[in-house]
Amino acid sequence: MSTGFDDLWNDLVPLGRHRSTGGYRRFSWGAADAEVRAWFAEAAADRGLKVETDRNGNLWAWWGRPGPKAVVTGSHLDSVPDGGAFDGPLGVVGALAAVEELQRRGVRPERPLAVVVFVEEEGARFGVPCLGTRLITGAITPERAAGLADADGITWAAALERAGLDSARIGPDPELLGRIGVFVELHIEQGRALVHSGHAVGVASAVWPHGRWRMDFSGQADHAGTTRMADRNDPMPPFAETVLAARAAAEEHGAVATIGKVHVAPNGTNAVPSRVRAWLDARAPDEAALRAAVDAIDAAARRGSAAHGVSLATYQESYTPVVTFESGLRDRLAEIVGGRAAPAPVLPTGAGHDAGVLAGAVPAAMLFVRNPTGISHAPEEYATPADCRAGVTALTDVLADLVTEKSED
Ligand code: HGY
Ligand code: MN
Ligand code: MN
Repeated sequence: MSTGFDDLWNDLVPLGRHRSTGGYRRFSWGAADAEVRAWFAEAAADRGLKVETDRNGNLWAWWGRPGPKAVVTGSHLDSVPDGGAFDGPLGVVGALAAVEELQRRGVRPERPLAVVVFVEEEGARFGVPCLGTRLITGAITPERAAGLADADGITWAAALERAGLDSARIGPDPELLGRIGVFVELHIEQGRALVHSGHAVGVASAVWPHGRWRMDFSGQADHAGTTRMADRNDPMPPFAETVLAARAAAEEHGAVATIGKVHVAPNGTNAVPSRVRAWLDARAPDEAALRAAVDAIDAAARRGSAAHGVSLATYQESYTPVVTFESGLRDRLAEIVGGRAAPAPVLPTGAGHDAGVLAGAVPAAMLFVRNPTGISHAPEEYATPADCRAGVTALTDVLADLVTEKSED
């Protein structure tokens, strides 16, 4: 049995890493996902935790019988295409290492503790982020989730069935939600906010509002060589104008906007495209700024489409309102982590997280581990071993405080 953070980390790190890019391709219900889920189940069982799969495919490893007022920690193991090693796994490995440390310290929990791995946090394969927690909390209907399809047309329901789960059971899980007394997620910081703070670990104050919109620019396929420019209904120029408009709108409204995924049909060198399908990811510190930026981008897309005789259809694929973490829990963690005299820094994030989705239903908090470059969602994502260990110690101290808190009943 591997012991401690380093052994656990070294066991997990090779799984799902692409040998040429060094990035991770751990997509829900794929081969790499099956490997990391098996790794988790074994590592949890090695620490005396009882592993269960909930109706939505999330993995729960229980220390003590599953029950009310549980202290829950964990994160996700799925990645964006060619993502980094830390986004998600740091919270899962850190949670297992923290449980091991609690056991080493001889901590006797007054309430159940669970380590959880949520499914489809990135939405990289099925398009909706934090799908596992949105299903548990009812933030997405089981019908919509079941019908979400990947690029090959395989639905969430079909993928779940192939993984041996009953897709008819997916949906809200009030009984499971009722067991959660508090959820704490350890996660690499995905910006540079901690770099000059002098602290290896910070505490989340909020998650920015953010959403994903799909835009379909549909024109007329035609011959690249024989079709005069004036005769074209080419969807590419309005798409290109929209990309530039997204950048301008983000800068104007203090938002961030990204178009990182584009499908061109028929994707031929010598054919005017029939359709350009693009996804906008937009976020801002507040809902008004986000709305203003998205409206400006949408207006630019419509203007460009009309000018080129192209039709435009847009779909909001996901939207997450601003999340403000409960201040009492936030400040309690900041003191535990940094000490009463110099509490850990408190900071917002532009990244979405399962803790943010759960915060609407249960007390939730996040601990961030310093990211020296601020790079994330890329193979270069990194946190130093010392800072990772500081994160595990911080999580262990927080869990020790929470799990020994006498349960009223
Ligand atoms: O995209 C995000 O904000 C997160 O990494 N799921
Ligand atoms: Mn991520
Ligand atoms: Mn993440």
